[in-house]
Amino acid sequence: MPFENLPPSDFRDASNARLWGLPDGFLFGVSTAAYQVEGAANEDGRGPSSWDAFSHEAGRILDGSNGDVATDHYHRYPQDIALMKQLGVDAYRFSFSWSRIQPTGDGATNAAGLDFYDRLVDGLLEAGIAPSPTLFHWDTPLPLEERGGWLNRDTADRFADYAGIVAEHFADRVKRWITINEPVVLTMLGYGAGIQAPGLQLGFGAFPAAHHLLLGHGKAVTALRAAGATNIGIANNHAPTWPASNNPEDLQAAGLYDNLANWLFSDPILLGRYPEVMEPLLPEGFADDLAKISVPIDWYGVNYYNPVKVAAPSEEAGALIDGHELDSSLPFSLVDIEGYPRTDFDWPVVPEAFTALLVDFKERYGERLPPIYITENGCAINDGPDASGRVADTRRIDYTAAHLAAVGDAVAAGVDVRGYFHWSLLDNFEWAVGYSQRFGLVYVDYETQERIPKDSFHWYRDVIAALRTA
Ligand code: IFM
Repeated sequence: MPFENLPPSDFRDASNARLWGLPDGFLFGVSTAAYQVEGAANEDGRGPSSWDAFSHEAGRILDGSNGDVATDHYHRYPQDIALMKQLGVDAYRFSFSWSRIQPTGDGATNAAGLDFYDRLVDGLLEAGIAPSPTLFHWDTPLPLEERGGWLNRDTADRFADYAGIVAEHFADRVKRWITINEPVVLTMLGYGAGIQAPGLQLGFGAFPAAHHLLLGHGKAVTALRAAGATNIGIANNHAPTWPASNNPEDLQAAGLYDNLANWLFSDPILLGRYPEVMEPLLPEGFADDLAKISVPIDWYGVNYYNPVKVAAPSEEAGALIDGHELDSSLPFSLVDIEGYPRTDFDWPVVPEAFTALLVDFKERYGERLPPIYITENGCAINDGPDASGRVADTRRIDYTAAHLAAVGDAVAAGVDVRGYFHWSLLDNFEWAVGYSQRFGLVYVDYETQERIPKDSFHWYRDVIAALRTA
């Protein structure tokens, strides 16, 4: 399906990128995450993570797959660095696998794990690409998960220790750090709804995980700085929340969802307090941790994909998450957003909601908002190679152009956005839906691990080049 109501095809002309209003020096990058790309699950002393356990449980992953091999980035990283060099990106956002570095989540470090990331970091620096690692992208070391994972306050301390180890080792070469990826998703889908690892269905009982992830973030910032790291942020997912109607019930449900999915994860960091309505759900004594959670960061990372429409609870089947329905006992329901193009993952494509979100950030946080980086944005478009081997993923080009222009609109409205990391460099393991959704600028043939740069890859390269010479 064409993205018929996105701006017309002159958006596909990369030389027009300078019209989008992105500021001088704007940073371009690409993102991946360890469990989604590395593979080598049982090599060189890596310990198991919550995702190894979860993906190996029957029925958890749509196509029955797992990340054992993934895109074999562990072995093929030199080729992947060469692809990034071809793209001309300034930075590569990847994640360290905690259980590769500290196989049990505490105690001894695994030298072979650090060696892999040394090779990756040094290879990136040699290629002129800034390594921009995330310390934790959902793959909790299994022994820690078995002790309650992020429901257990102790995990926040273990995470801070691990942050210190990694910073001691890499702070000389890594000049941009991300603590945690999308704590909201791990809390809601991992501990709340059971759609992702660790697969618990605690509903609102998942709130301690949110608090401990935020505490882990704050403690990690402090540990990173103590070990000499600078330029530290977090990557938080934000889904602008649209009420299904102006009925008081829908407005109330949407307000609750908005606090839960958005402000619960940014207010404590940026304002040093939780949204009031969330407070009764938090662990006792939470307020004593707020100073640690709100330790200043150097920038704030926004991951944006789409808005969400929310109504009062309903018996009717609503919008699905990774093919799953939400628990009907929740005090809200999700409604399909109609009238917009959709990606192959069925996510609505609404670039103007991205601009509005960024402007909301400026208005909500004012002076307390540090510069923003877009740490993820992208779309699942499942086009494969045609008979000539070309992957003509025009819809990804349209999506990305429209979203970069949306960032430009936010900049024009006074939001300080400094860079954009496209999700993702490569097609990869998309969590509960396995390999069925392709987010990459580079196509991966999962049988052979052949990499085929898609049309969007060449386009992104041309956009970066056009802006460099503008
Ligand atoms: O693949 C994920 C990524 O791991 C976290 N953010 C959203 C992406 C697409 O679903």
